[in-house]
Amino acid sequence: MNINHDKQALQQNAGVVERWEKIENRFYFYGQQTVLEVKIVSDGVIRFRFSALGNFHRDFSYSHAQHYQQHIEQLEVSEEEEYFVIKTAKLDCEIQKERMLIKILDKKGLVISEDEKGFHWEEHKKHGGEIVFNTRKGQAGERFYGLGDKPTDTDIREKRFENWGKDTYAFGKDSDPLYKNIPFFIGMHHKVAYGIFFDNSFRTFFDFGFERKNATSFWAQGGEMNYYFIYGPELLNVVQTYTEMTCKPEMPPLWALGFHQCKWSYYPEKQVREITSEFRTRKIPCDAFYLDIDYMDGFRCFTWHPEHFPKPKKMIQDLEAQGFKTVVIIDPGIKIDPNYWVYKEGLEKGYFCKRMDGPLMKGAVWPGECNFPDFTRPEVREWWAGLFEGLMDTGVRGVWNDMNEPAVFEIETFPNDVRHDYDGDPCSHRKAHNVYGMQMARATYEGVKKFGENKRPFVITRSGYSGLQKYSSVWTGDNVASWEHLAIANNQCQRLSVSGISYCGTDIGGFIGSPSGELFVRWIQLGIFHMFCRVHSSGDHGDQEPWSFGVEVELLTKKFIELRYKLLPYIYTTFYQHVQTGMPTLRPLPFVAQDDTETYNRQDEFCMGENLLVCPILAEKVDGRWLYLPEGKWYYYWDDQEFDGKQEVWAEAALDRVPLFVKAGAVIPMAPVMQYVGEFDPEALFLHVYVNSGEYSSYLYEDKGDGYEYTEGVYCYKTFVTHGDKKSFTITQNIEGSYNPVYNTYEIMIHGLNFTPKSCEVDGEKVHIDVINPDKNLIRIDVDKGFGKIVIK
Ligand code: MIG
Repeated sequence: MNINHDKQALQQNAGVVERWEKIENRFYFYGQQTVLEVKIVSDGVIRFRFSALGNFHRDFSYSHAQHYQQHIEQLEVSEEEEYFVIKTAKLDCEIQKERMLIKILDKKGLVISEDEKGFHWEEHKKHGGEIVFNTRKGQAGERFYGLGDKPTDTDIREKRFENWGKDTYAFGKDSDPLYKNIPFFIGMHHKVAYGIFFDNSFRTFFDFGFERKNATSFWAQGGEMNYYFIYGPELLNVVQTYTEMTCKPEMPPLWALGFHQCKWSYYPEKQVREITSEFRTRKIPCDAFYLDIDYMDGFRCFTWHPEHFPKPKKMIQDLEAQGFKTVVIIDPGIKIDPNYWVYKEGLEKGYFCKRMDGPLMKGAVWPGECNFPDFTRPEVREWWAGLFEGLMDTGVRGVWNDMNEPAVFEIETFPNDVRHDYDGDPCSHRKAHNVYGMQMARATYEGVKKFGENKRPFVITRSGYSGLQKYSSVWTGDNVASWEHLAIANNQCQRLSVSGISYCGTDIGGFIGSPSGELFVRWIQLGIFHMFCRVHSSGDHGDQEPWSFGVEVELLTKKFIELRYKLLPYIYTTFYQHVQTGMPTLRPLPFVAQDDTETYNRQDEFCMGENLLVCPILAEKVDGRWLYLPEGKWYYYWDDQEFDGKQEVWAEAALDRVPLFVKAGAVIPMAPVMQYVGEFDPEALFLHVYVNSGEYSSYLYEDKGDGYEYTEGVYCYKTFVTHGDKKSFTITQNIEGSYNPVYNTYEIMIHGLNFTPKSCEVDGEKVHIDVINPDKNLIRIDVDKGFGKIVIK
């Protein structure tokens, strides 16, 4: 249901400020009955809460943003004739006396964001409470990004969206809503970026000049007008701050960044053993293997099908011995069956959701009629976490949460009257719907962690709310094997990344339908650059193992999965930087070249981490494509051809290549190909160095790849600084941390030297130079991993 927010007659405004007060870093502006709280969270983050009736709700959110508070450098307030102004070191925030309209300016006087109608509301006649609105002026040339998994263009201006998580089988371009609920967007105009996080879990709406060209509005069907204004000025700063506010994830286990193979469903055990051993025979790397709903006994969570999987522990052990981690699906619906222990426990303890008048919430999903745990209740989450003991004991290494929008056959989701605890502040499903999936993933994460014997948990979820990234990775749900969906996949993962959710991926090849071999290869070529890299399909449309499309496709798929494994040290480092700083792992082009307006309309190209630029091939039967490179010098990964940025370039990319560019100056750490993470101890790590003039820093993070010793200093973070001029090239290394990697040597490949090297000294000692390709000036040197400085002349 869309609410026409222009029904002026019903709407009420904030009114005139009658008095105000300051309590520490919070300011309160009182109207006749209304109150506005302005809280300075940091020099660049301001929180606004508005209440029509003068009383605020409990200050609670599953996002955890309410706990975010940074040091404030400067805080001044003054009263002018028509407005109050609060000044921080970065922003001026004006609050107009007449109607509490907000205007936020940077220190140069640029209006970053400004209310039009500002805070207003309408009584919710049907459910009580208010529908709360905020309407702002659209700024000249303003563009918008963010909002989670929306399957649409990168820039979302002139569109309207809704957050109300939904099971959207075979969604298409512009379908809305989808599975996830991320009420956070980023705006940019005059090269200055800001974000708005509307931390409200009711059904929310966002309108970016769709209804009225010059107005940006957001509203919710209940709860409080409660939003955070986040200043950039850089797009990436906004993402970092939002991610920090809603919490950064932990490091995943390294294996979970490897390749995953899935299908609905692999069973029985014999098939699981066959497929996994095919991977090993054909030497296609793979770290994780998934069991979809058919592993269970009658789709009862936490059980095993007695005939299909008679000895799960033994099977998982054998898979483990071949380097496969087993990940199993767990849905929220608990089968109503008096002989099923989970059902009995849940029922006895009163842990299932109830309808308004008392009966249990009943709905049909895969197991038939089910009840559903109330994951918004702390005891229920604890109970749920405890249920994982058996699965973890059986050797399961990761858990996949599906159907947690929540999805219910026929009626789509829970009726609105279903009751939830909401951590001690009971409410209806209207308020809990958008957080239900995230609280399930949270309880699952707790369980996997609790019984994981000090290993890092791996969880993947379909639904979630802002901040879900602290518990889980995500996939984008039931997509389709089509070229259009390949483009959607690219957009969705970039969008999720800039919405705080870097650990994301799509069903490679498409869930519904069968891809052609060509589409499958092109999708793999994109998927290997997503943090979560999994092939999944609904088995009824044919097979989707890498070898299902003939030898040519198999070999190409293998080649690109191998590239993923070679790049793991770089990918792991990129993930580490995300965990440390909230920096997204995928960066849409405008985010890496905000000063260059040419990038604003490009949406296929993106950077993965600091030094790789990818632009997938999204069309059939082509052997290359045009793309835009941002400023600087770039190397084409496949042949070292050098390109100057700030222009369109043509990338040769027949089916055996994906357009992939490396930033000049970068050091790209690469591992030898392994069939799975930890297959053997490598003797060397490869460093691919791309020459540039001037200085450039690159990084490498390493640790044991699992466990928590890295939190006690057992990691290393290496900084490589390259420096090039006309006649010499140097690389220095600085190592922080106490981890000692198993390899001893770096095999350093230097690409693009602009002079013929005569000598190489490593920490003062002469070292042999191997000329690999004299035409391209590609040379190799082998050095000790502890080197300090390399000088090539
Ligand atoms: O109603 O578990 O998105 O990945 O394979 C379908 C079966 C339920 C939907 C998920 C999909 C999964 C499938 N599930």
